[in-house]
Amino acid sequence: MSSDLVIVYHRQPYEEVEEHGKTVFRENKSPNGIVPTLKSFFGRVDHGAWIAWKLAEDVKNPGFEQRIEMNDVYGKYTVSRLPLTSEQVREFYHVTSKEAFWPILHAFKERYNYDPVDWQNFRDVNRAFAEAAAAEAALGAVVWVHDYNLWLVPGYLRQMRPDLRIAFYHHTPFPSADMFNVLPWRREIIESLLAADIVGFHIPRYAANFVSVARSLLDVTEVARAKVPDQWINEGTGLTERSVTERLEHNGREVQVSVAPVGVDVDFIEERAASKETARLGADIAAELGDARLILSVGRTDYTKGGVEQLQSFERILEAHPDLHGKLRLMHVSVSANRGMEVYAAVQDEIEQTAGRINGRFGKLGWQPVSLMSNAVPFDQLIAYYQQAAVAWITPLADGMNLVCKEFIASRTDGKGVLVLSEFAGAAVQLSAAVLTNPYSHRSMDHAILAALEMSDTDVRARMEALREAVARDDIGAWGDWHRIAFEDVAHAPAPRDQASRLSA
Ligand code: GDG
Repeated sequence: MSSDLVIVYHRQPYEEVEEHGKTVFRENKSPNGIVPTLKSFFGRVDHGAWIAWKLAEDVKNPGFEQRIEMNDVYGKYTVSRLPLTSEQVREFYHVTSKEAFWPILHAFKERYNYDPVDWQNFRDVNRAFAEAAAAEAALGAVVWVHDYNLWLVPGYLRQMRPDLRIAFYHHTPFPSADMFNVLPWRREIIESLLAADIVGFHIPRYAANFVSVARSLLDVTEVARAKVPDQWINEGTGLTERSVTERLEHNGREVQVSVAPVGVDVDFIEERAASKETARLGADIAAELGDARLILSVGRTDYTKGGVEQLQSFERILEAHPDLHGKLRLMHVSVSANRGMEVYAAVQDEIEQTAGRINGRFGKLGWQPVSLMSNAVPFDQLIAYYQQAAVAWITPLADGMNLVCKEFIASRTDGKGVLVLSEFAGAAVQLSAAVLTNPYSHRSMDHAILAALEMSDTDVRARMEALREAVARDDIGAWGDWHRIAFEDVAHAPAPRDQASRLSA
């Protein structure tokens, strides 16, 4: 059965496990991601489809059903599993996407590794995703493609199926032309993105960067521009833009450049935060902390997340402030999502060495300044840590959005806790009540964490109230609603010029 909505996302929308010799599909253990929100779109259409890859030794004989039909609380949908060999996955995901694209997207030119890229393989894999999507899509269907590892999918799809409405969403930052144009495949990528009807980003700056890159490479015309809403103007971050292009024209077609920041499921987090289980876990943590105050840091093991720089700041603080010894505990959760990749193993080593050095230099019987967790913490436990933390210390060097800081805020139903946030996380644009810091500056980093620790109760509460308002306003539901409206618009859009300006509305 063909589908009115096709979601193209590299991961499958469930966990596939063996139980008593049978394969069963379970909801993802970590329910806090965007996958449930994406699946909720299937409830609004007659039939949906999800395209993802699945490892196979032989793609012609994968040894699993390529198409499976799901019927769950989200509705009826097909999951089309594209068989890829481990070599194809390594080349397209670990090499091209992670070694060449990822550093450029996050403005780390010096880490960009072009030499091992097999561009033809990247094209082939993207074309295979596009073919799988084209095979599922009904006439005029919406196809929603996610993230930079599928950059070429819109271009191929447009050639295969001119009738489709194509939307593309970036979860990462989008860099300026000086940075993006380091990629030798820049024109091919931008041409593909301009074949979509909607190209989406977390914040206005990334949209503005995309437009400047497009202008640098191709003839594009700005069709509509809008003022950025006041709640996304934050003087404390270098990521703020005041107005942004809403629509572009290229080759006689209009493309919507959209801004919709991903949020968290506030209701779900608040429900977990109020559970007996979380309260019990929280009491254990409080007992273990005793009189010490908890500083919490959570992020994937990745050089973009700034884990090493943060530990170095903690070391400087302990060196300069012996009065704080014994009074602080830093819990650093750093979980590797790409084990086996050299670059992440090196980051993990450096984190472990720095934490070990801090504990060796300052620790004493009964007080270990840093606790390092390299394995994923169950989500209820994570919420309990969020609730017990005096400070959440989230200081990526660059981050598309950062959902950890929003989860922390959603968990603080008690109105307490301070957020110290990097001004280079997309979330900083929305969270002006955080203590913002520049992770490239020692002085700014050290000052921010000390300011957070010294903040008065009144100030803590006032800031948390403002943060909670911002996170509730732009929650995951708002992100979903934004897209639902945008898809309806493009589905009925013979004349996109007549659309009302959404940003300025
Ligand atoms: C990309 C962009 C953008 C982490 N450790 C544990 C754990 N987590 C969960 C967090 C959070 C998620 O992982 C991380 O989300 P982020 O947004 O911080 O980061 P990325 O993985 O880099 O995601 C990012 C995002 O896409 C969405 O568009 O915000 O900028 O890079 O949900 O809670 N969860 C559990 N245990 C852990 O130890 N259960």
